[in-house]
Amino acid sequence: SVSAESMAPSQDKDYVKVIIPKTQEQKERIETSIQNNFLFKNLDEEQYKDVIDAMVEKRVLNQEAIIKQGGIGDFFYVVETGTFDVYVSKNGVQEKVHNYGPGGSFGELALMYNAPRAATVIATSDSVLWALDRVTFRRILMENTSRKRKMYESFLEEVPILVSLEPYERHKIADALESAIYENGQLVIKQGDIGNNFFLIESGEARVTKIDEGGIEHELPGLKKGDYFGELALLNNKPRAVNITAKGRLKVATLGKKAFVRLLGPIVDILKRNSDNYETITRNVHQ
Ligand code: 1OR
Repeated sequence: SVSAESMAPSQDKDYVKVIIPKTQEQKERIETSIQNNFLFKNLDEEQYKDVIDAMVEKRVLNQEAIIKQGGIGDFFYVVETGTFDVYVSKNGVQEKVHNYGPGGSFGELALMYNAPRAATVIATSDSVLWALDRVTFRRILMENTSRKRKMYESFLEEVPILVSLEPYERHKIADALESAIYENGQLVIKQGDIGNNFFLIESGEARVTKIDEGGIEHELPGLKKGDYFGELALLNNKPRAVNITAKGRLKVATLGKKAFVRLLGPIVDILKRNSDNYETITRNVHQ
C-alpha cells in the first residue's frame, strides 16, 4: 500500500512471494514445529503466512548430511521430527559441537552473513524438516534476528557468567532474550513465588532481601549490571528464595525456563557452584 511504502521507502518491494502449495495438515505440522522457536516470534499475520507458504517439506534419512561445512547457504531448516548432530572441522579434525531435536532450527548463519556453511549437520535418525529458502528467510526472519543478536552482543560478551560460552551460544541466548524495565521500588521477584524466569541486569541495580521465619526482612548484598539472578528456583525447582527489588530504574533481560535449561546447559555447573555461596550468605541471615 502507499502508506506502507512511504513509511519504509528503502524497502525492496521487488520480490515474488514463494508459495509452495500445502495441505491444512502440513500447515498445522509447521505451526507446531515453529511455535516455541524464538526466530518466529514477533511476526505479523502476513509475515507468518508468507513463511508457512514458502516452506518445503523435506524428509531425510538417518546419516544423511543436510548441510556440509564450507558449502553455499541455500536453505534455513526447522526440525519437525528426528535428531541431528552438528560437526565443525578445524585443522582436519572433526568435532561434534551440538545437536538438535524437534523444534530446533539451523542453517541461518550462512544466509545471514553471506558466508560459507560454518558446520556440517547430519541426521541421526529418519527425520522431517521444513526448509525455508534464502530469499524468504532474509526478507522476513533476518531483520529481527540480526537486530536482536546485535543489540545484545556487546552486553552478553561482558556478562562474567557467559564468558566461557562460544560466540554462537551467546547468539542463541540473544534470540531468546526479552528486555523488561522496572521502576524504583518495583518487585521483580517475590520470595516464595514459583520461578519461571532467569534475569540478567542490563543496567541499573537491584536490592536483595530475605524475610526470615520471624517475618523480619534482611538486606543481602545487592546486584549490578552484568549480574544475574533467578537461577536458583529454576535449577532446584524450589520457590523463590529472596525478594529482588529495583533500586532506581532497572533494566533486565530475561530468559524463560525452557530456554534457560536449553541454552545455559553448558554452564549449569558454574551456576550451581556459585549458588553454594548463597548458603553462606543466607546462613548469616538466620543467625
Ligand atoms: P550455517 O548456515 O553456517 C551450519 O550452517 C549450521 O549449523 C549453522 O548455520 C548453525 O545454524 C548451526 N558454530 C557454527 N554453526 C553452528 C554451531 C556452531 N552449532 C550449530 N550450528 N558452534 C560453535 C562451534 C565452534 C556450536 C555452538 C554450540
